[in-house]
Amino acid sequence: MKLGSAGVALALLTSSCCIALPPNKEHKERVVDVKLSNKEHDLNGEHNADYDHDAFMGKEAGEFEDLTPEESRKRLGMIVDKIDKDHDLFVTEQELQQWIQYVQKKYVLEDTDRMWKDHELDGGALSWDSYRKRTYGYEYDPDEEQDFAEMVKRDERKFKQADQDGDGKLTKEEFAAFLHPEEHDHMKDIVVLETMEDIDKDKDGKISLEEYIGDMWPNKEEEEPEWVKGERTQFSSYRDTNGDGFMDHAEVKNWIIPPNYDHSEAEAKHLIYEADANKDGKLTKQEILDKYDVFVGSQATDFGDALNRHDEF
Ligand SMILES: [Ca+2]
Ligand SMILES: [Ca+2]
Ligand SMILES: [Ca+2]
Ligand SMILES: [Ca+2]
Repeated sequence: MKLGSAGVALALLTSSCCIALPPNKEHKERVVDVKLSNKEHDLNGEHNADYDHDAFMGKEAGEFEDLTPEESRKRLGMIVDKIDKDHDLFVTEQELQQWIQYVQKKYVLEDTDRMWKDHELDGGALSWDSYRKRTYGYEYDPDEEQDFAEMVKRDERKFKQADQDGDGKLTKEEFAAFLHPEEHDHMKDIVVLETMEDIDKDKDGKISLEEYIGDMWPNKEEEEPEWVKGERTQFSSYRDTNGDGFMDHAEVKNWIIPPNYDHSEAEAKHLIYEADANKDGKLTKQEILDKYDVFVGSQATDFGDALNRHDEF
């Protein structure tokens, strides 16, 4: 499965855990896992640690890089105390899942806040004109052919979809749906549509096998690696469910926004799998600290501005 800001889905279940994202290296981040991270989870079969770090810490993940090993362990330990809501000294899958959801929610709120402040409002709401000018420039003329005309059109379509009361302006709540459409049911079809438009090179409104593969693995000169062959099988076995040789809207939706799939649950299971040394299904603080690199960063830390850090948790 792939993850990304623009489109992605679950794909292979590996023995290592419940989630394995399809290897999507060298292609723009596609869809759905804005939820947890913009990083793709697996890169050509290599686990992408940054993905777990983002899911676990949000945008604070990077701050650990600047701490000394002692400081970062201490801070991680304090976070573990917070995650262990019932203070029984074990972090359960449920506690971990709730933490991941909290981190994600916090990220969305802060991101929306920051972007909201960056725009000029009209009567407390954001008009399309105001958004367009701030984002694409005050000189932009919608009637003139321009490089990013397609992007503007897409944004406008998404803006209208987010404008639930249809008054032509977005409230802050509506703006959150515009910025993070994958979080909102009424925006999901737009996410699917944008993904399809990206992949559907011949613009016939459906995704062929070659378009599907070409999106994940554009370098045609090289010999096709194993994971690409695996994706071909995925396409016919799981993606193209009605067997007509193409993915339509419903099939793409099923791929990038699988029903009954919860990213926070999958990530919690994955983190427990990675760190549960004695296999009792829950984590102690020691097990988490022993797998420091899985949760927040590599052991090799940069002493940079460590002295200026404060514990915020
Ligand atoms: Ca607990
Ligand atoms: Ca509105
Ligand atoms: Ca096509
Ligand atoms: Ca089909």
